[in-house]
Amino acid sequence: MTLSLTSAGESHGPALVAIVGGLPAGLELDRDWIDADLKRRQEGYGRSPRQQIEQDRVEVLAGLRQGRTLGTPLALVVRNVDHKNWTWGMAPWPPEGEPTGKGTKAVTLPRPGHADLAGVLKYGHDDVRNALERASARHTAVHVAAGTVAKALLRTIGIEVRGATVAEDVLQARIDEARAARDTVGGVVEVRATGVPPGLGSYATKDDRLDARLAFALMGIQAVKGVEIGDGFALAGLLGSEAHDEIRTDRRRDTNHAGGIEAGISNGEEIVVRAAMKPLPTLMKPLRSVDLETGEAAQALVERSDVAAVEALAVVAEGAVAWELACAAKDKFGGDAIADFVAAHRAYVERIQWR
Ligand code: EPS
Repeated sequence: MTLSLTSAGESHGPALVAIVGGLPAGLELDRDWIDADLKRRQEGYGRSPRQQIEQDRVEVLAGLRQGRTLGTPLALVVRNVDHKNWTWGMAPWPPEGEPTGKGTKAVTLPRPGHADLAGVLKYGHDDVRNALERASARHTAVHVAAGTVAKALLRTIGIEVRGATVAEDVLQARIDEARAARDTVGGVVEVRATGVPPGLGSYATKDDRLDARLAFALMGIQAVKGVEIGDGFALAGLLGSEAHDEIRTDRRRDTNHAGGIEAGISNGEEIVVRAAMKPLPTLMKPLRSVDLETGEAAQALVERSDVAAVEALAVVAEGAVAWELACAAKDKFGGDAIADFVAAHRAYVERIQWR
């Protein structure tokens, strides 16, 4: 069965939820692995005071028994501690009593760069909050939890995935400067996967191409505006003789301009992908906008936000890449039980004599 992932949850609603389907039975999971990644996602210089409110921890409601998957849907929950300040404003049912707490007044000042304007137009909302709550990057928390599960599956066949920021982008001075100017910054992250055998993904259709799937997954993360596989855009300026990774007699390569993927298939080299994050759209020095209630020119919404979240993106992107690799590995090796999945991988790498 193919892996599947569905998530739900608003930024200030009661909780974030993910359902992971198609996992083999018997995969060992440790709550600490998931919580450690949730913590990494909350860290990083330039994050919002919201991160002092939240203490992200995973709860598992189904699909796991005594630390091993049952081969049934795995239900993951991360609660929003901040919801206690929004119980009236974000109540799922019509609330009783007088409005109290946050989120009680409609937001009508859309922020350029966020979901606010396009979201209310598309869905017919008159409160921008109805669009921004789900568009918020808050729900990446539960995707990171699913990413940790994917990493656990990949580890059984020797694949490791790690995301990091591209160094110059987290310079504290740059973030401090932006904060002082009441502005925001973006940045670039890189994810590398080692131990990926040749043969994940396929050239057969566009939906099977591993590079297409990785790009789709990374572009699906809030604030990501660009994705590169291997040397990406720089390859366009090279000659063919410079760009391609020559094949040695042992079938490995001395260079990796392709980022470990050729024709949509992993080629056995390290997978290298990058994602570019735009500067976050909530500015303390607001941009020009329109008041949707009056139609008059106005300044965009100002509310608590991050100055930079690029270190968080590195963890989210790591989870997204791990998820896609796990999907491709599950498609290739199958297995209702984890032992079947591992055995199919072993038989395959023996057949192709990959080491
Ligand atoms: C976000 C706005 C901020 C961020 C949030 C993403 O939330 P708040 O408005 O509650 O301060 O902190 O990210 C998270 C809460 C998180 O855990 O990553 C947005 O508009 O995207």
